[in-house]
Amino acid sequence: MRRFFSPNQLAHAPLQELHNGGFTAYAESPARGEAMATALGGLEEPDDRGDAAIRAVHGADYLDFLQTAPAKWAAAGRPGDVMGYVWPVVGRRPLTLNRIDALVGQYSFDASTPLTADTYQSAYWSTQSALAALAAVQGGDRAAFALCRPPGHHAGADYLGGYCYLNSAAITAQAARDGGAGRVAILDIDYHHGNGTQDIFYDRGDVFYASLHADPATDYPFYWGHADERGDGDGLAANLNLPLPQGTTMAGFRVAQTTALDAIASFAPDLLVVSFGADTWEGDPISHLKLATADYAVLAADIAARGWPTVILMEGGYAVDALGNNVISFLSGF
Ligand code: OKP
Ligand code: ZN
Repeated sequence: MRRFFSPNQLAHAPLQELHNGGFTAYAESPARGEAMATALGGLEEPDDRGDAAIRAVHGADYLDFLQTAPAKWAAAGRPGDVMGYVWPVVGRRPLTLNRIDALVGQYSFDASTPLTADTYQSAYWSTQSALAALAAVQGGDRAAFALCRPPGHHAGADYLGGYCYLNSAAITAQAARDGGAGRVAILDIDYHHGNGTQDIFYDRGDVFYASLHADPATDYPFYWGHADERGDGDGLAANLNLPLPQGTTMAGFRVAQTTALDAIASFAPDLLVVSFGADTWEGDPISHLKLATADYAVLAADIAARGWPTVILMEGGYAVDALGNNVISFLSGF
């Protein structure tokens, strides 16, 4: 299987994140990308396909913010990375504000996703890797893999969060639609609910979103991912959330994935995008599911058995030393 990655994706290296009330080392580190790239080998650098596919998903104001916020932060005399501290949750209404802190609050939903001067370029090349994998599948490959880093599934059309800035899965699904695929399904098997992907397609019936994730009653991102979120308008019943209790092992995870695959089969997609996270692994430092490395090959084989052309995108996974083996196991199932 072809696999795509750009070294430009490694530049993004936030200094720290707010975690449980204190600052800790940034879990979504460049070392993750290096570890996976080294273990996988044979990576191809993606072509530069420009930002039209990004603009088909994300708002122009938001993209401008991503690219200009680091300079505004520096101009305000701030050291370190761009981080918010106030959010317009109550009484939200359109306001034209210029202070950097107001903009950060407007375009983000958490305090664990700093912006640096390198962030946009790394996120941009993460989307280019995804689009290269899509092109391989459009060209007839059965499946292709993009080593996306930074990840994307928490980023909405006009907000960042959860270590995510540009939503590669949404960009890939939209590009597939614009390239002629009538119906696209996204299967998200990262530990966390992909709230950004859900939001982007929530009122659309042409892109089906199914997610397995730790129950948001106990786990980030808390405010999305509940089972009663089923889509809206044309998108009603095109959104499927399957929250799982902490401690779930392969037996429970595989049953839930089969439920998701059966729902996707009823939707009859022309193309499948998989948001794959290895943070469901039993040793992950920030997560609480109990999958073993060998389980990933079985889960992938279950997906492959459905026969849909499949674009596999990397999302989370924070046990750096185990990441390579977990990704290799998953890809082996195809
Ligand atoms: C990104 B992906 C708070 C830490 C919050 C955010 C997790 C983002 C996960 N104590 N961490 O879905 O793997
Ligand atoms: Zn995750």
